[in-house]
Parts: sequence; C-alpha cells; structure tokens
Amino acid sequence: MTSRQFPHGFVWGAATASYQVEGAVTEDGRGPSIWDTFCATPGAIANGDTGEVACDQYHRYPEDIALMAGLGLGAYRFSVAWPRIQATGTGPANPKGLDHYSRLVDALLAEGITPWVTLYHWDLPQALQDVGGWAARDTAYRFAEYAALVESALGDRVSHWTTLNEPKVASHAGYGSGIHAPGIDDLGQRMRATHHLLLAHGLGMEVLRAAPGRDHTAGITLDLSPVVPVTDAPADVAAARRLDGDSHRLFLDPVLYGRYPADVVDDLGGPAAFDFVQDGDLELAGAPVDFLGVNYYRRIFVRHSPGEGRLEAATVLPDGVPVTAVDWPVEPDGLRELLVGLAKDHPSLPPVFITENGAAFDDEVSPDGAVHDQQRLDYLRGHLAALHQAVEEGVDVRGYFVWTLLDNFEWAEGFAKRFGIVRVDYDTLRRTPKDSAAFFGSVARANAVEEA
Ligand code: IFM
Repeated sequence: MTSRQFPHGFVWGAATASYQVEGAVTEDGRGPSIWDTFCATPGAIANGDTGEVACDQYHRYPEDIALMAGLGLGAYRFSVAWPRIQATGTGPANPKGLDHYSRLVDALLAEGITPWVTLYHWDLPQALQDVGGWAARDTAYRFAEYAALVESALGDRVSHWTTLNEPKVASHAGYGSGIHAPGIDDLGQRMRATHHLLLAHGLGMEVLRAAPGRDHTAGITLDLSPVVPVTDAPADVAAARRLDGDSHRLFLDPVLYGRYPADVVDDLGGPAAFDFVQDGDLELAGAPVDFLGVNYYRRIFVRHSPGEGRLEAATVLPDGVPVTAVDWPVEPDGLRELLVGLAKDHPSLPPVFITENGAAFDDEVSPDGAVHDQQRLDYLRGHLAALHQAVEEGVDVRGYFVWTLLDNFEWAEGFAKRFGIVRVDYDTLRRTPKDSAAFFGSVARANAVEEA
C-alpha cells in the first residue's frame, strides 16, 4: 500500500442538490419548480418517480449532518431551491424558505462542517418557465435578485458560493434534447438558455462580490470530461472537437476569458445565430472567479457519425472498460488527464475544487444488513489516487466533494440509480452508510488515500 497524502487544508466533503434530496415540495410556501412539472409528465421519468419525498432531507437534515460529522467530513455542498425562496421566482423572499436554509447552515456549523452553497442546481420556479425560462433574458436578472436574497440571509455564515451547477446540463438536456426539465428540444432555445445561464452566473458573481462587509469565495461548477476521438481519422478528430466545443468550451471560454470560442460559434451557425448576446454580457460572464468547480465522471470517446444529430458525433464505449450502472466508463486516469490538461491549456486557471465525482452501482443490502459496495469503494480509491497524481503534477486542486451523500432522485432515471455513499431505503427513508462511506471518511480523516 502506498499512502498518498493531500496538501494541508485540502477540503473533503459530500455534495447533494435540493430537488434530489429534499422532498417536502409543497411545504412552507415552496412553489412548483420545472422538475415538479416535468415529473408529472407521463413517461418523462423512469418508473414515474418524483422528488415529492425524495430523501426527505428537508426534515431529516439533522440526521444527515450527524452522518457527515461521524465520517469526519469538513464540508457539505448543497443547493438552495429557488422556489422555496421565491415561490414564483420574483418578489420578496419567503421567510420560511430562508429559515430552513438558515437552520441547515447553523446545524452544519455547529458540527464544524463548512457549508458550500450552490444557488442553482436546476430547480427553476415553474412560473419563470411559463414566461420563457432560461431562454428568456429576464430570467438571468431574476436569478440575480434571488441570489441577493439568499446572500443577505446566509452570507454572514456562508462564505463559499457556487452560482450554477453544470449549466451545460441545464441548457442542453433541458432545452436541447428535452430529457430533463423543462423538456424542450429546440436548438434556438438551447443557445439562448446557455447564454442566459452564463449571464446569470456573471450577475450572481456581481451580487456576491458587492455584498457589503463579506469576503466570499465564489465560483461556478462545470461538468467536464476529456473528449477522445476513437481513431486518429480526421473525421473522428473533428467530431471530438465539435463535441468538446459544444459541451465544454462553450462554457469554459466565457467563464475564463469572457468570449465564445470562434470554432463553436461557427459550428452553431456563426455570429448571426448569437444575436441575443448584448454588449457587456460576456465581460460579466468572464469576471474573475475564486475557483472553478469541476464535476468529473468519465472520459467521452467520440466517433464521427454522419446524420447523427447536429454534431454528427456519436459517443461510444471503448472495449474492455468497466462501466457503472448508468453505463459510464470507469476512467480514473481521465480525472488526472482532465486536470493536467486544464492547467496546461489555461495558465491562469483559478484554483479547482472537484465539486462532484462518484458512481452509480446496483448495490444490494447483504444479509448482515450492510451494503458492501466494493465497486464504489474501488471507484473512489482509483479516482482519488488519480486526483493526487494531478496535484503532484502541479495542478492547484484544493478539495473534493463526493457525489453523493445519499442515494437520491437521479433526474430522468428516478430512484433506480444509486450514487450515494449512504443507502436510502425509499420505503422507510432509513439511512445506512455503505462501505464506501467508511472508506471516504477514513480518507477525509487521514487527508490521504491508500493505494494498493
Ligand atoms: O445527479 C447528478 C447531479 O445532479 C449533477 N451531476 C451529475 C450527477 C450524476 O448524474
């Protein structure tokens, strides 16, 4: 066994998102979100599942905090549900909604766990979708107002903020393929949604920076993967470039440099197709961040596939690579490759936090009542070793949040796919830490991972 020690002060935490864990969707003045509506759409979600109850974290957060404290975790990354703060996405704050998060923050701090707040993890108030959602520019300004309400209530105790989680998924899956809420499949709306999410990020950063008397650490989380052509054939290489551009650089370049990448603009129809961009938008989106949150799950292998979608790029599974329960290849070294590549391509890359990494497996409860999720444990060990290598190679990574604390509502997959280090029995809502939880706790405590 080799012990790989992480730098002093490295942050170890767990992540969740409001709609995936909270439940209590009609409680204390919460308004409907686009996910409530989408879940009510026949066929949208596997098994007709909904987030109505989810893990009931809205009521059971003390138990979840105790679990994290028992594991020795130093941080909890959770998101605030916008429709709890403003039921219709506008107007004054709902005091009961704010109180909930205020209690959650106090309870975390009492256990020495640092709250990391994400302002938007996809649960847009339905009333805003009714007037265009992210395809409407106004939604970005509504987001800034909402961000200010949350900051003013929690900013005395919360100093780590993420504006948006995975804006690509919000725009591309929500407005570009329709597999996520609000279920729209329209390239024009998707492009507007992308831009308005980036604008919302910029406006949100402005709010966080301007908060009087605070010294916040603020950034954005993007989902990033190395994109690898399956062969060296120019057509495959070009398809990989298009997919990487559309999925990653379309977000990274505005955030890091305040501009859209020229090749991606061309792929998406040229400057005329971006006529919704207004003066100053990209400067806002590109204002400096204190950190870049990176969600890493997999490498993406691409082959040119004429006629397949707008990008003519098909994602393929390489032979012989193990996959998770959602058919994502298990590629620990892809995390090292991604981070080293980011640092090389972007010399002024801000400090990085891995804000999500983890895996779904079909866990079983053993006769002894435990969940021996060796596959997840191996997955985490391998990825943490790869992360450590990236740090040794000079990448400024400052923390890691496992996805996810609890088995939860996995969007279109419903509850069928379990990503948690803690099992949730959806009949009783009982929590059972899996073997991977004990493993992750030992890593957090030692600030080191043992590698075989
Ligand atoms: O569950 C999601 C999360 O909400 C965003 N990142 C990927 C996770 C696994 O699919």
